[in-house]
This record gives sequence, C-alpha cells and structure tokens, in this order.
Amino acid sequence: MTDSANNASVCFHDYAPEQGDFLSDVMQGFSNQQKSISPKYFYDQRGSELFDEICRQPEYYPTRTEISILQSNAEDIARLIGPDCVLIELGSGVSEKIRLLFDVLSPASYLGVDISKDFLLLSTKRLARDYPELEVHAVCADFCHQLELPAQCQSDRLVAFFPGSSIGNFEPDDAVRFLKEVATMVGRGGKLLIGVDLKKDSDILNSAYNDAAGVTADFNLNILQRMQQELDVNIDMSSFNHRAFYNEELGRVEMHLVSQCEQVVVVEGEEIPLIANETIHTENSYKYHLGEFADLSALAGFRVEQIWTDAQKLFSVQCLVVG
Ligand code: AVI
Repeated sequence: MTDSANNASVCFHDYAPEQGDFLSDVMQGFSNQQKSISPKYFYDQRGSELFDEICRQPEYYPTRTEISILQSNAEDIARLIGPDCVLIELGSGVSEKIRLLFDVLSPASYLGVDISKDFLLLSTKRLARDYPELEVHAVCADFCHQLELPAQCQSDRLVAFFPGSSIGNFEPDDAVRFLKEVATMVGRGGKLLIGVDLKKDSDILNSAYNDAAGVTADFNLNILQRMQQELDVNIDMSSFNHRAFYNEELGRVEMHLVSQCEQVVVVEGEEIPLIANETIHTENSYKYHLGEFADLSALAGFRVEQIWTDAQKLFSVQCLVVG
C-alpha cells in the first residue's frame, strides 16, 4: 500500500468473532461417512492468492462475465438503485467490482464487510484514498453469521452488494437463512445486488473447475497444506488428487480430494484411515436457473426487481428488493 492510502481515513468497526476451531471442524468433518472439510478453510493467505489466480484463468468464466455485466449495465443499475444510498459490500476482499459502481452510483457512504482484517483495511483504505468524497467504513465480521451495522450507517436507503456467486457456496437452506439476514439488515424497501451463477452445459462447468494450468487443483490441495502448517497433522499431500465435477442431479459443482491409495492420516495423534479412491469433500458450488433463484429469494422475503445477464446466459447480476 502507498503512504497516501495508509493515511486515508476509514472508520474501522471490529466485530471479529473468536478464532474458529480449525482442529475441531476437521475432526468433525473426518468423523462423517463422507469425509469433508469446510470450504471456509480454503482462504488463508496462499488460498486467497490462488483464488485470485483462479479468477484470471481462461476457463473460469464467472469473474470476467460478472465484470462485463456490471460494466455494460452500470447506468441501468444506478438508475434502479438511485443516488445517496449506503452501499454495503459483503465479503469485500479486494473490492475491484465495487469500483465499477462507484462512479455511476454516487453512494452517500460505503461499508466493506470482511472477516480478513488485513485484506479489509488494505482495500477500504485504497477506496478512501481514491474516492476522497466518500465516507468509508470497514467492518471486520463473519457476515455469514452476524450482520450488524454500526449505528452511524443506519439509513432507509441501504443496498447490499454480494458479487461472485458466493451464494452458490451455501447449501440452499443456508442460502435462504443468509438472505433472510440480509433482508432484515437492509429493511423494507432495501436492496441486494447479487451475482448468481447459472445452470449451463456441464462441459463449461467441468472445465471451469478443472483449469488446464492446475490452479484450482492447487487451491483445493492447499487446504491440506494449511492443515499441515496449522495443526499437528501427518498427511502425505502427494497421495491426494483434485477432483471437481458437475453433479447434474443436485445442480452443483462438487470439489473433492481423492486419496490415491489406502492410507492413514494422523491428526493430533488420532489415526484416520482412508481407503483407495475415498474422497474428502471440500466444496459445493450451486448453480441456479433464474426461476429457482427467484423462488429461493422469495423464501427470504426478497422480490426480484431486475436481472442482467450476458449474451450466453452464463451468469446473472440481480437486483432484489425486500417486500
Ligand atoms: C468463491 N466461490 C464463488 C468460488 C466458486 O466458484 O464456487 C470458489 C471456487 N472454487 C473453485 N473455484 C472457485
């Protein structure tokens, strides 16, 4: 970060939860018939870098498609949302997409919400430097479980922004629960601008999660690396392979780590046997038909106000309104 960004003025609000218990989550996930690790553990420093790299892979269409939808429809989006809103970005990360909206939206203030404090401060300070007229708030919180707005950000013009189709990483029931919380946060008449990945030809999906450069494979395997770094684990990473495939019946891309042989993984002294070809399930990424997502939003109290898609209907950006 440059000095100028370092000095930029950001109101910081720390609602960070207690550190989650990686060990007990791993032990819990390994005790099930289908072994699993929560995808939230992908995003350590290396995992976040690998995810950025995934977004630049030619096969991974969601990022560039969403950006082009936002670019082509920025004026239309601004007209629908209107000026002077309080814009709340959930999982703000590097905050690149929000910049596409700032010039046309003229929000009264911006609130970036993210669990990763360092990332959040870096990105919000850069925004405060680049948009000096804008009031910028940084809220460090796990927005999946707790959506609390600082008192000075309350407004009757609240608009949440949740890009990237991260909603696809929730199980559908959890997605409804989460959207309900967003609806409560923005209140009646409040809006949510959300990126939603769409159902499509399985070949496109299978290559998006199996890029030729092997970045998604590295991203998936990095979760084992993280276990090795942060826990007392004895695991031979070279004995696992990446597997990702579209599960047509369940409408989701599944990612797994496949054990190449019969082996025993030792976690904090506990022996966990795996047979050859047994998998550890690491992620689901649900894809929706427009009608399916409208039904899911309605269960959470949202009405679809407008949908923008690309010409191939790969991805959608949707404006939902409460009530
Ligand atoms: C963050 N999330 C929306 C990504 C997705 O497509 O489900 C995570 C990802 N996993 C593999 N590639 C990208």
